[in-house]
Amino acid sequence: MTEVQDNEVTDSIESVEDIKLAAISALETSETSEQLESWRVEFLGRKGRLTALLRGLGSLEIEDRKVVGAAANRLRGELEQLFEERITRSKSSQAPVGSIDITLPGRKPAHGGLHPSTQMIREITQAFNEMGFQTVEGPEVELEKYNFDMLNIPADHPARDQWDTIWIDSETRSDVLLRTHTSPMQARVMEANDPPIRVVVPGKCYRYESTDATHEWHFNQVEGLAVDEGITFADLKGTLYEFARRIFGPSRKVRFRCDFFPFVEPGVDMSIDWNGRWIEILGAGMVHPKVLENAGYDSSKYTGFAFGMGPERISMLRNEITDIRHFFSNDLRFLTQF
Ligand code: FA5
Repeated sequence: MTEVQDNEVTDSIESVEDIKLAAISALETSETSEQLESWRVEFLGRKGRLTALLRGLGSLEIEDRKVVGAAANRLRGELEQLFEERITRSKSSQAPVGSIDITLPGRKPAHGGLHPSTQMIREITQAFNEMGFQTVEGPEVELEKYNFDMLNIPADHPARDQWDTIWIDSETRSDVLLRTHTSPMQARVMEANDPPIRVVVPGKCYRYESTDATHEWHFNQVEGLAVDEGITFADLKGTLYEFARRIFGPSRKVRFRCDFFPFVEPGVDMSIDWNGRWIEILGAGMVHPKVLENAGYDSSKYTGFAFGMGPERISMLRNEITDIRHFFSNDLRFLTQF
């Protein structure tokens, strides 16, 4: 090897080293996929710096060509490996496994709301709370004694047919049922307390009956009971008028008609005027003396009134809902309107 050729070999090998240093430092600063691709083209591409170096080896002696060529090919292998590692690193830093990609647009969480029945129940109970009634709750799985017997509806009384009952299957007793109305709470409250009493009782009721646009087999009621000395039918009417005024507005017409419930005497139902039609929303009356006596009250001293209304029916009127079955069909298109 001449001195000139020796220098050429040294120069070429230095070029391999130069390319290596330049390639490593450029690779470190390449972040985006565009930068990485242009790095690959510059250092490993068919017209890249390493290929150009290999093509220029023709002027060297065969032995020298082997030395420089081997160094250049080693470098190509190293650079290809570094490039693969860099790509893998860049992919994993863009989408780290198991962590949150903060660059994605956020998903708005869906907010729940109060069920329309619950909203109506709260509005009704609040109206009565403001008139001095306290809210209490009672069991949905009830005894025949409270649902019927203490309310002056003995087992052979035809009025039992008014409430088609869902009985609970039990090997030990046959007097357990799903309450058909909230009225059993009249008996429970009177049994546990002395007068004066003013309570409202919201809660679910169940009836073994087929459904239609105004009847569900399970629905809510709000019961009301007031017992004290000297309570009259005028108190019943005044309280329910005031209730109707608060829920339906001051100009709404209200109508009372005679009705029969075994636990009141006299009994009435109350309807409100809806676009020229009378719609019944509740049953009511003066607490029957027998019911007072069953609870241990002296019926010659105490009198009272009671009422039971359907919040779904009232919500239907207020919100122009044409079918009561929407309330419990779990259809979000209905529920999200409230
Ligand atoms: C009763 O359940 C009596 N316990 C009400 C009562 C209480 C009278 C205290 C006197 C004194 P009734 O079955 O009519 O009565 O129901 C009362 C109200 O509950 C109805 O006016 C209606 O608003 C609602 N309701 C009754 N049955 C259904 C049903 N199947 N689906 C939806 N709401 C109903």
